[in-house]
Amino acid sequence: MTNKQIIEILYQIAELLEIKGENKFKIRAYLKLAQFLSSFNKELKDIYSERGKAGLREIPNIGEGIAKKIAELIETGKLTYLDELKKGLPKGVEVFLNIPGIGPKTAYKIADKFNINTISELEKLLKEHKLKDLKGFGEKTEEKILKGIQLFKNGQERKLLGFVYPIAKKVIDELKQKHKGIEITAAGSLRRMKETVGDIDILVSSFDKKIIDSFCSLDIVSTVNAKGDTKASVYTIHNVQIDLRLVDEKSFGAALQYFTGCKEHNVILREIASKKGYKLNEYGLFKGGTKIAGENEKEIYEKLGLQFIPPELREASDEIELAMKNKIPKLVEDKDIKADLHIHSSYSDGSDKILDIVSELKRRGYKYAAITDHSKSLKVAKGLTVNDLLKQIKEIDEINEKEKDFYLLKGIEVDILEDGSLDYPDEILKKLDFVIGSVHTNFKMSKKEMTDRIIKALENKYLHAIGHISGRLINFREPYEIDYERIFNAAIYYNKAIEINANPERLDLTDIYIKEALKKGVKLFIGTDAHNLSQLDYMFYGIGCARRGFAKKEDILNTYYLEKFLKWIKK
Ligand code: DGT
Ligand code: CA
Ligand code: CA
Ligand code: ZN
Repeated sequence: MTNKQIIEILYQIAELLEIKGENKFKIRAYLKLAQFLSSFNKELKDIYSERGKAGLREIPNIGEGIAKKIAELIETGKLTYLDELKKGLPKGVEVFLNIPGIGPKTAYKIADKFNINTISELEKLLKEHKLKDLKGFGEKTEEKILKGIQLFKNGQERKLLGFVYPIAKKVIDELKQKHKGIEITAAGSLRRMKETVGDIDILVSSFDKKIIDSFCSLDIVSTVNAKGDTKASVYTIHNVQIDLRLVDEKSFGAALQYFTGCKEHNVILREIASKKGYKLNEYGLFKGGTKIAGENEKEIYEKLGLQFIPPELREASDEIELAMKNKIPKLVEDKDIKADLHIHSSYSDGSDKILDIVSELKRRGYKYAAITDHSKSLKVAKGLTVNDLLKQIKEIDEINEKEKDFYLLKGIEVDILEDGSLDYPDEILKKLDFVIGSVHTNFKMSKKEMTDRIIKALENKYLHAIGHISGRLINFREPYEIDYERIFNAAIYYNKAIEINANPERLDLTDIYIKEALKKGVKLFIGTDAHNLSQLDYMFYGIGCARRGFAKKEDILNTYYLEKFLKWIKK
């Protein structure tokens, strides 16, 4: 039983208690613990096996009653209390709770009143406006739930890159461990670093059938859908499909090119080949009967008269045109990044102390970073009071006095309030090195109002950048509407940056708007928005997103050396 599973159960209990109309404090206790655990970096089962229930009791938010329940979960994998709560509830409740926008009470009302338990039944009722009979159920609610159903369906079909990437890596690492000396690589949308992935495609440069056997018997595999001599397709325990293909070593480059896609990119390449009198397929590039390229992917582009196109750009936008003119820019790379400029500490809702964050950042080779906790109004995320912030500033000053090769910037992720003002007065913001403004509340505004709100924030002299600009959570919350062009123009005018938030649920700015922003010359930075040390890994997805948006090293502020960056923020 991992913390993640326990957290899910805690949320479930809170939902069920809400349906039962239990008292708010009881519900809050479960929610508070779930929230706390989501950024707690020790596994409860380890604490329990070392020190038993007494160990659990020392953790904040865990009282005697909850400690008992967690012990039962760890020991048996089950919870009698949860089973009892579920007793007598209509089956549909749990199904409908999966849909964004449906809370426990609504889920219960729908399942109870209409006696349905599938999403398609619910969709039908919504379309026939039958749910209007429920109290407080207007057209707006109908619309919201239909949108929620769409988001849920997308999530079933397309998983977040940040969720599937580690799965692909694990599979590839394990296969490489067993079968040495061959190439095993991910292709498809994963290699293109697309924000969501339908399935994982893996290519192997060998016809050894034992690799298929190893693949199908990996621990991570739950079902084998198809198993042949040169390919196999499985589902993992996380319900992710993986297609594995064995290809001839001599055709590996051609196969990698073909299976990386996207499909439309491939179609255009084939047309270019045929105009030259060649033929291109997954086995190679052929002139007459002779293969002129195939072993290596770069060679295929070369022989077609094209500059090499990095996988992230292969989306059939204008990358092939640019490659013909040798105008594909040199994209930003992992090694260019010198800082992470969006990090939460335990001062707000992050799980780690600033000192621990600093040593991890140094371990990762960063030269500088910014601590950017939440501001005072954002109470759900333990936003800092002015006093806390002053304390944090002092702590950071002391750290900087001791550090030689690393510099910590005093930052904040300050809320952009409804009227576009910032959540601290100027004389406080003035004390900080790096101020990111973000919208976290009052999402329901017209496009014009939201745009004005953000532009008003950009006018503030002490603000440096806007965080996760659209507010979207992929497969969970739609972005609010904004006028990107007006915001980009304002960012240029006031000389402010815009964040590429690297959290895999956000990836915001999205790739297409990165491209737009860069065309206008807007400066960007990549921030992980990490709430614990392992989330510092998100930088990788942010870089992928930046590359998909054609970003070069110079476009991204956190590739700057510290001196240059300090000059930029003081400008
Ligand atoms: P996904 O899995 O939906 O996120 O997207 P992809 O791009 O990974 O698509 P997938 O898994 O269906 O196929 C992997 C690649 O194989 C795809 O990007 C291009 C290539 N491919 C698949 N089917 C075709 C096809 O019918 N024609 C061409 N030209 N290429 C194809
Ligand atoms: Ca795929
Ligand atoms: Ca596939
Ligand atoms: Zn935020």
